[in-house]
Amino acid sequence: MAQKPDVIFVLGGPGSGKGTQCLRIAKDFNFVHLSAGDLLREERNTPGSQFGDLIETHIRNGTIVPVEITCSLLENAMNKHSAQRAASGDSSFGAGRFLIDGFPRNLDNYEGWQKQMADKTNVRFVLYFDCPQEVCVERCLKRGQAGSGRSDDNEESLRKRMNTLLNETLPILDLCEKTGYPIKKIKAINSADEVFTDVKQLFQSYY
Ligand code: UP5
Ligand code: MG
Repeated sequence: MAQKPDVIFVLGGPGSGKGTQCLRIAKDFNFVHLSAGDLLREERNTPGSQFGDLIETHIRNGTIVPVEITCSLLENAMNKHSAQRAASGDSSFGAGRFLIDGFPRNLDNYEGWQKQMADKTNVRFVLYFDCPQEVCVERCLKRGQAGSGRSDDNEESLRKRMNTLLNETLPILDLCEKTGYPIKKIKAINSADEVFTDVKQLFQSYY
């Protein structure tokens, strides 16, 4: 049977530092970083995409795009990276390592992944960045003021994003744990360097 790539799901509130920490993990531990949000924004910006308007509506409202769209974008990106690695003859790190940033965010995401991807991958754990709501909001507003260009870095969208986290994302953590995807919580309130010290310690115990 073909080897399966390792997957780590990375979750946490908007602005908890998922993207910031994933960049560092990718570099130090040889992971490919795939942000579900970035893939959705890329799809939204693709001229002629049939999903552009739908994706933008969900992003502005902080609601979750149907899993068929997100999971296919993730699978395509994983396949692309795996093919590139195979073509370059790189067989280090087994079948590869992927950080899936910002997914799964609700029950629909979780079930869609189980159906489409669970048998093809080896999910090791869920890395959860634990950050107080007011810190998350402040970071995103600051990023918006600095010109992020993100249509959801505003107070109204942030209120909705936080609601979705509380009502839809947090409830699936138990389900992940029961499936055998342990939840590894890391405090994310301190500086990015300090958070990464704890992240590194966790990853060193696995890789
Ligand atoms: N920053 C980071 N770490 C810091 C620290 N320790 N101290 C001080 N500042 C820190 O960081 C955010 C900002 O904070 C940056 O300016 C950074 O410098 C600073 P970042 O690393 O970008 O945080 P992150 O958690 O990645 O924040 P992001 O805004 O990307 O989180 P979201 O989860 O809200 O956004 P995402 O792109 O994942 O999703 C957006 C939307 O897409 C969702 O709301 C949803 O509508 C849709 N979506 C789906 O529908 N399905 C999916 O599967 C995924 C997304
Ligand atoms: Mg992000």
